[in-house]
Amino acid sequence: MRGRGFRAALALVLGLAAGPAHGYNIMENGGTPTEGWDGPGLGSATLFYSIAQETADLSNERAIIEAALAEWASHVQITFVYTTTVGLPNAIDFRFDTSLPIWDGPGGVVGLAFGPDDITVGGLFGLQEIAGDVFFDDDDTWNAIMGGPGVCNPGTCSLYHVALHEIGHALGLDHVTSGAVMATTFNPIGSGFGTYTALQPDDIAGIQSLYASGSGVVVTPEPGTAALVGLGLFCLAARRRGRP
Ligand SMILES: [Ca+2]
Ligand SMILES: [Ca+2]
Ligand SMILES: [Ca+2]
Ligand SMILES: [Zn+2]
Repeated sequence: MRGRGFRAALALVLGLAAGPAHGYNIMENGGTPTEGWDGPGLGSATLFYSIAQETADLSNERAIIEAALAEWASHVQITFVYTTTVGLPNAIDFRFDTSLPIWDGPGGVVGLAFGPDDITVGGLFGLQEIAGDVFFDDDDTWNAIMGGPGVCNPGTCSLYHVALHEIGHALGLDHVTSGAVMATTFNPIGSGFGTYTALQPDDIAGIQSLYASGSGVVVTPEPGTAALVGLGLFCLAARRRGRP
């Protein structure tokens, strides 16, 4: 089973030809590797995320995706902030989709992700906001398996394991052959990315080559908090309007 995007697959071929000494590969566009959402060097980043299109297969897809985001945030200083607004800059919009031409029915390709905004310029649909976005093939059936190896066959596919892999692309990592969350394929169990519920040493080395090491966080504001923040902004705006 594959869970990959065409951009990532192209970069994988280039990366292997260059014979990297490390056990990770950085996504690139036209030979220029991404610097990550933080730009050059090892900085922190804040990214929004939304569930732009849900799946009928699950009721807790957001919680599963948040668990996968939290795993990445446990190794680098990236703050993920939930939003219901789709298409913001600096955002990962997750979509369960049946419209992309690369989808192939049950099995086969199950996911696709676009890299950070410095290498995804005028991407799919000509929208810069596509940078970082993650698509899941909703012709596949998704399950909520989170512990131990996942499964991915024409009957059902583990969202957590695929999300963990695709988020790695969204943050700037490309494929490796095996032994990591960024392995090329879901199977076989034992070396494909479906084996792992947590980042492996090559994944951690890769993400810490793009961003500051440490811990980030997944911020999921309660509806009440969001309403108060909105009210505060409204009051501020009203006061400003009232001033000469
Ligand atoms: Ca498929
Ligand atoms: Ca985006
Ligand atoms: Ca960076
Ligand atoms: Zn992939």
